[in-house]
Amino acid sequence: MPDQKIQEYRDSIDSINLEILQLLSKRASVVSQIGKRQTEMGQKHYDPTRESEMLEKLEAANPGPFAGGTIKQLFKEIFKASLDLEEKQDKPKLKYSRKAKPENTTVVVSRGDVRVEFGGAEKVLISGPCSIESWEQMESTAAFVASRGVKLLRGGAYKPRTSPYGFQGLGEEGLQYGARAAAMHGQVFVAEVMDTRDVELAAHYADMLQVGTRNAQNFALLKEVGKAGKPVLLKRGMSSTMEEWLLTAEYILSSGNDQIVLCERGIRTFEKWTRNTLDLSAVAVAKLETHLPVIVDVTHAAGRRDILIPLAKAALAVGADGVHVEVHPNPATALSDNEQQLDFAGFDQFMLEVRPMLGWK
Ligand SMILES: [Mn+2]
Repeated sequence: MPDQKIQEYRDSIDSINLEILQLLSKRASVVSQIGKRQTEMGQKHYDPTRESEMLEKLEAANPGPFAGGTIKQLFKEIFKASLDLEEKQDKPKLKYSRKAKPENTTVVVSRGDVRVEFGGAEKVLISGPCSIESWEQMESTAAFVASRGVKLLRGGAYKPRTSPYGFQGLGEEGLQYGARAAAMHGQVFVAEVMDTRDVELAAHYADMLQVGTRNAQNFALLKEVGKAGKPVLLKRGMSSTMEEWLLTAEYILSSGNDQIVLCERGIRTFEKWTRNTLDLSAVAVAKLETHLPVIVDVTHAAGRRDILIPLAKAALAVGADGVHVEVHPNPATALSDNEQQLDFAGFDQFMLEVRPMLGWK
């Protein structure tokens, strides 16, 4: 049998709790107003002088039976919650988030009659050589992959190489070859840009601009690419967290360009048997948390050509909107990435196994 007296006290506590709760809410809504006003005026929310004044007043007015220190502690918690509230309401809704835009964004890469859509029913395959080395190499690769249905041709004209003595790319000449080869074979062309000074030129030749893993947090470049008026293939930095990767997309989104395709390409881990570790959870999370299309670059994730097929299948199974794979007429003589580019026969084998998952008509 519960004690009658205790039960009465408890009822009284319950109603006092509700009074405190109402007062806390009332206080929080005033705090929210203060926070908004401070933000408008460019003032900081945290004001230690004001906080200690309030604590002194409360301690002086404290009727007990709680000790002054206890009252201070309790109110400090309230102050902290208030500061959190002010800071939280300052956070803008991030544009990449599904909370800001629930429906999927479709990214369209086009030139003339050629149109490639990311985020539609058909998955996209991006193929071509790592580096554009000569007209013959670029044209023969474009012709070959086009004959297998590839509509988005890649090729690097500016190569970010680990060593300054590695092949640096053909520059504008390479861009011309890529654009011309794509046009000849009914394709669109994507090229990487590394320097803010090259964005205008690259955008002149390419139908889609790529920001590579080594430039993933080159914020000046992201802003410039955002303003170029072309769709962007945005690779994840090899050491970027999800948040860092998605915030790089935010740079481009906040320049007014929502035509962004996110590309997971493997991250650095302790593992040595693959060049990078393909982070397929990141693909699933990006599909869930953002409205942007997501693709997987299997070539750079693996660093070896003997596992490209299973990685591509896994990428598509996890929900990727496409796959990026490098192809070279003669990988052994390629000026970059010769361990992982497919030759034409290897690409045919790749297509045989992966094509059923692409949903191509
Ligand atoms: Mn490459």
